[in-house]
Amino acid sequence: MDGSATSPELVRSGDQLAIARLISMVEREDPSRLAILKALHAFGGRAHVVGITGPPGSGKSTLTDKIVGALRAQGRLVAVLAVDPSSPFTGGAILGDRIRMQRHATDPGVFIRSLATRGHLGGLSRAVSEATRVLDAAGYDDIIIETVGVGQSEVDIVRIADTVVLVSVPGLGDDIQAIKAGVMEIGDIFCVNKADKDGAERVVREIRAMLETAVLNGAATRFSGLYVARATLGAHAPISPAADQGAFHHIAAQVSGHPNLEIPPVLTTVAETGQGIDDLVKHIKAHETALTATGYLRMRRESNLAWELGHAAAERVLSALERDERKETVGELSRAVLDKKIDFYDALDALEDALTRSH
Ligand SMILES: Nc1nc2c(ncn2[C@@H]2O[C@H](COP(=O)(O)OP(=O)(O)OP(=O)(O)O)[C@@H](O)[C@H]2O)c(=O)[nH]1
Ligand SMILES: [Mg+2]
Repeated sequence: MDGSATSPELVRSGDQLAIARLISMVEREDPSRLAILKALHAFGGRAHVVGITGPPGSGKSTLTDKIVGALRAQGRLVAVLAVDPSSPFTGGAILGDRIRMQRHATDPGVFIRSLATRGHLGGLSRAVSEATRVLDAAGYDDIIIETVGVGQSEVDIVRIADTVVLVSVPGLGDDIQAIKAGVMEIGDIFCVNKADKDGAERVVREIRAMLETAVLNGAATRFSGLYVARATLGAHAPISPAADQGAFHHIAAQVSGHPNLEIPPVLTTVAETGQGIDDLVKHIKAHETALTATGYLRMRRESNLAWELGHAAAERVLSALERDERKETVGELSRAVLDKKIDFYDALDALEDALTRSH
């Protein structure tokens, strides 16, 4: 496959074949993709990027399928990226994703694509960022990114998505542990799926309790950033439809002395039957509205870009070190350190000099 079957114009016109080809170029890090990505740059920034993340088998694809249906019913154009972090092993999972979203396959308003790379560490994360930009420029209103894994995921969805939905299920004892172990702070919306199974209410209570404790301890979460942004505006506009407020208002407000202090929504769904999906979609959209109204969307995107730029720069430096003449320099410096001719930090300075001179 070559690049000639895709172009910025074709991608912008929404030509799904051209979009798919460009994403394939992104996957294999084809250098000729860059000219197209640069030409598309001016047209991005409109889409709402939603990350759906959680443990394997928690129902992310089934949920995504239902969310796509709800968004399509509103006339929105929707793209789905199903990210496959461990390509040698997950043929089945991706196949499952395809089957679960099959009914949208013939809808021209939906684009579904799985994404994998065999590449280096960080390659998948970069591919997801680039593919998201492609879909954004192609005019999709919503881009849903499904990533497996809680905690140890290779793709840092928080750095890419505007809104992160963290999926849990009853019956996974260690899921709660994983959430406790620091993932909790990335959720904008918490979704306990498989609520038809025993123990869903208990999971909801545990997540709420954890979030309330975090809020009381003043822990910095993505949600608390949005909360502060809203408070700064003096806005008490609900993050969710008024009817849902009671479900997640922070009850411990009196104790903490922070009236109106909130925790993120903790919802229940049965993805298989569609139960709770409308509510979930309402919260996803309400989150986007709140992000936009407070200006927090821009802040979030700016800090995500700063992070991505830093990582891309570090990757460039690392690959520059892989070039033959650099390898020689690194080898010489290492030997000099080993032989006590110079110390480690002088070697580092010398290497930095050599690298800056090359640009
Ligand atoms: N009982 C019940 N089963 C569900 C529900 N939602 C999804 N499932 C089932 O759970 C299984 C896994 O669903 P998927 O949607 O593939 O889950 P996933 O999180 O995308 O899985 P991976 O992508 O492999 O991590 C399937 O058999 C679904 O039919 C639900 O609400 N209740
Ligand atoms: Mg899946």
